[in-house]
Amino acid sequence: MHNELKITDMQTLESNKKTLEESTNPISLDLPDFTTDSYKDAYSRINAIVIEGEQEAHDNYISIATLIPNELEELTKLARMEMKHKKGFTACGRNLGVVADMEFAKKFFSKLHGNFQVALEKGNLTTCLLIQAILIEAFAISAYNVYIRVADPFAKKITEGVVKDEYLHLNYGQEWLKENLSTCKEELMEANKVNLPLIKKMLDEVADDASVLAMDREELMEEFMIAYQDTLMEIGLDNREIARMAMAAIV
Ligand code: PL3
Ligand code: FE2
Ligand code: FE2
Repeated sequence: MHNELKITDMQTLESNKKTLEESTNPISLDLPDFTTDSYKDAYSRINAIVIEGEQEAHDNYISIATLIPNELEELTKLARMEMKHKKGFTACGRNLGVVADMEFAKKFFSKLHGNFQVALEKGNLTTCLLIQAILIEAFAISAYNVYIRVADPFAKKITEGVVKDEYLHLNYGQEWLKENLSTCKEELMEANKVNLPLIKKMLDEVADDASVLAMDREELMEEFMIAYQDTLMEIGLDNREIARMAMAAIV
């Protein structure tokens, strides 16, 4: 009788200890070591991609405003958020003692950047919105949602704030395309055919570095597809049209 009581007490003590550990740091076992050279090396490229992506997003919203002058105020607001994101992610790199490889990041975006510039020159607003407000934002949302699960505490907090804004940006493009669907559907499909494969390539290119940060490629693709398909549905495309558009990623 006496012995039994003792065992029970010890078990209670053990389970209390575990609960305390878990509530203090619920996922500490799954997080990568942020101080290793291999983590920092991968982070120097990923961090640069994100910083460059935020800068280009800023520039793109300012450019889009030249095509819809009556939306200048709203688009300037979105652009300002992108600069705040850029600052936040710059701080994340600094916090880990990493120097971002900006040259790599510029190359990473160059094709998509080029396509955006051509569309802008031609005044192809639908293409500009698809590239920035749908494809790039959905890419950012997928990356940030996955990153939040494995980020260091400092970066996690910043990324949580950023990803909320990115949903607003995705929503901005979604609402414009929804209102203008009858006149922009054809251009939307065509622009998607050209640019979705670029996003897929970019995801493939970043996958190895992302995995060093404990970010899983399949998970990234899954998150992207959720944001992308949800948006196309909200815009008013039917299942067949969405499937056709998504298929552009695998050919
Ligand atoms: C739009 O507001 C910003 C566009 C940024 C594009 C980011 C793509 C990121 C791909 C890399 C995945 C790693 C994320 C880690 C965050 C530090
Ligand atoms: Fe952003
Ligand atoms: Fe954004």
